[in-house]
Amino acid sequence: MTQMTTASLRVGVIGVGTMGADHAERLVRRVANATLVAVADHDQARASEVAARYDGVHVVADPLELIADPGIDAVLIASPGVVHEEQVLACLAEGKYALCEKPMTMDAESSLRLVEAERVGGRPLVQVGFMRRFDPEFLAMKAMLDSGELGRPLLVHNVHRNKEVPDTFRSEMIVRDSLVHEVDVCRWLFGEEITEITVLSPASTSHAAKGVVDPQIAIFRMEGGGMATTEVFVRSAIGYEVRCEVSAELGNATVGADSGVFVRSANAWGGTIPDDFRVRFSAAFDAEVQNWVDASRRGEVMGPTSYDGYAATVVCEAALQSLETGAPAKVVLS
Ligand code: ISE
Repeated sequence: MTQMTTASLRVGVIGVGTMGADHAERLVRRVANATLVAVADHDQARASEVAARYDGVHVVADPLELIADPGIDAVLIASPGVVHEEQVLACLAEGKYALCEKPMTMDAESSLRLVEAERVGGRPLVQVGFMRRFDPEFLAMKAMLDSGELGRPLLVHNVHRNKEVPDTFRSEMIVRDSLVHEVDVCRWLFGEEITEITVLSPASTSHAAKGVVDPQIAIFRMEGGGMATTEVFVRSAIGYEVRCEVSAELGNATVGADSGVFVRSANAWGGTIPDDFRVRFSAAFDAEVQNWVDASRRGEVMGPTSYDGYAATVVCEAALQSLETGAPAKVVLS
């Protein structure tokens, strides 16, 4: 597809679980210049249920058929990571813009295949769903760093807590699905690659599913010598908390210090903590998808690229190695 001439970008959503259904709702109600046309999901009943919420949205049984449909201009991929390679490759073959949720793929080789296929096609088409890059607070922090006002960043401290996750969310998913966000945030904030990662396993919460290491502590070494620490804790039992503090030569800045609403009720005072990421990052998700729609209509890709998806996959692979051994693991990018 070259530059759009139609008024509205006709979008298909693949995967309408928690995130995909949230994106479908956003495309219908909150994003301008986009029309949700079709959905696909391996769970047909779920696809039908989501499609039935909106006028004019139909279900396509086969995701590859949805991608090939000439009535669809662009595809939002929110299916599980294991099927992303096939689906993104199909979008590239059709010349369609794709917004692919993280993780882009499950291993470095397949991520690199996507980067290569996009390069060979000669036209950028892929945006990866690292939505923190669209969060107003993260954007303000990034702008401050880029302006030089804080001086050179030396350290980043991240906290990433979920209230709860299903039992199927294993130690490995804490790395691939959760820590991957901090991997991207640190690459983006420092403007450098991560060269080494160590993942440590403190005592697990008694709420953790059997055999799952939760919380985990990750330490990144950056190319320029800076470092980052991240606590990822997916059964914190509290709520969804994401904080990021940068310590730089001339000052520091924190994201997520006070993201809730201050309340007084029932003999208590304090802030509220959202239950999950859909609430905490709703503005970021809206901006991310609007950015993707606008860029696609202009015939461009903005935001995190397939290379960013690839680099994050490589760091996560090293993280998994370190999680197993407890030793630092080198990150080697092609
Ligand atoms: C989920 O997929 C996300 O992307 C959330 O931001 C993260 O906090 C959560 O742990 C993941 O499962």
